[in-house]
Amino acid sequence: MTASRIPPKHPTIDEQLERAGVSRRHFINFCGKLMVVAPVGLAITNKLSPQAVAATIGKARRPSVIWLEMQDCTGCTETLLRTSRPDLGSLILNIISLDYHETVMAAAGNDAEAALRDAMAQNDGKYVLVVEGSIPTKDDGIYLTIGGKKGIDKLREVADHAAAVVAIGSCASWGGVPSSNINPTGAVGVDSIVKNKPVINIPGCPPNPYTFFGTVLEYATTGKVPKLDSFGRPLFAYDRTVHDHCPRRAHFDAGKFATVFGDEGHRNGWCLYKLGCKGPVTHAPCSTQHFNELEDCWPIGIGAPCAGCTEKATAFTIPLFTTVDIQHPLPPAFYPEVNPEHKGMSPVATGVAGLVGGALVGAGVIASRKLGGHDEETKE
Ligand code: FSX
Ligand code: SF4
Ligand code: F3S
Repeated sequence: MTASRIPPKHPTIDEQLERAGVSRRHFINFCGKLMVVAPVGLAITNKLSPQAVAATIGKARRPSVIWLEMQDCTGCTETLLRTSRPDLGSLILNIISLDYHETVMAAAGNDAEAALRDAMAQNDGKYVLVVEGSIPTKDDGIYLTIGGKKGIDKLREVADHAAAVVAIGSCASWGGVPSSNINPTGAVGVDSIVKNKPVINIPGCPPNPYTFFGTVLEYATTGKVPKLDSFGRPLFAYDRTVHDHCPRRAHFDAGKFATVFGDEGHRNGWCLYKLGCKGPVTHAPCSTQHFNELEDCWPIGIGAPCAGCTEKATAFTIPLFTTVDIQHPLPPAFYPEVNPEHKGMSPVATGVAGLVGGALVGAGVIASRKLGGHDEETKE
């Protein structure tokens, strides 16, 4: 064997994809989807074409990822790997080096413990630690033990040797489902425990996998973490609300709402606001990049109201079918009309009419309304 055929120890993403026989077309397609989730805010997607994004990312070293499971349902892992196209699953596992992951690895027991020690030693100070699930703190953290060690202690130990920490999912971001009232295990998010390095929160139950990849690949390519909002979420994906780009938005603006599941409005794809949709107050990219590589595979796409799963103040706190206050009632001026009854009115006027029809007449639970203003702050 010639020297050039010996696989490099830490290959670039391009080298790994070539070695694994993954087609360039799949990689470029993946990069195009990254551009949809991160139209602005990432150096890696700030390019003119998916080919240019692929050329940039391809030069990066494949990042080593150690993935810990705490209190969760493994939905975050499922959404990442359970794609409707097996070739994408293989692409994903070649883009990142998933060196330890309890859910998908074959090892168990002492072998699993040894695998974690090896993965940490081989990439000491360089790996990205991804944590899925919340951390129980009540009663000295006894409600989760892994390999005889408390979850909270394991998290501290593995985080101490990581280059960066990503909290994937709402459970890891702030406690999520296990932290909902009455929070019997004292569940908290990663950033309540790990204080000695920045924690990037990628909430969602589950979150969009492209948000995760955008974050990790930005770090692998540039050595920098993306800009975060005041909740530690990458701005490139959480700078917009579900409502901003919802395919049903024109119905909202036109005042056309489903009011009962299965009614005419629901069957015709009208706005789900009156069924409790939290899209207007929920920051997430899911309306533009759906799940599992399937068109319309996301809550609103299948006729379910958005539950606000990326928002600590909403998810698992406000009941699913309760309507929320509208913070930003004025629609953009360029939305098309969909309701012939409104023909002749300007889009802005149509939107205001829609708002009045929807928010005032139909949604009596709306208590207050703040015109203008924006709640999000940013931190570097
Ligand atoms: Fe489940 Fe992940 Fe929700 Fe939590 O997702 S999809 S309960 S965010 O930790 O597995
Ligand atoms: Fe879409 Fe919900 Fe907004 Fe209606 S309220 S436009 S369904 S996000
Ligand atoms: Fe979550 Fe709402 Fe998207 S429930 S997956 S933020 S549509």
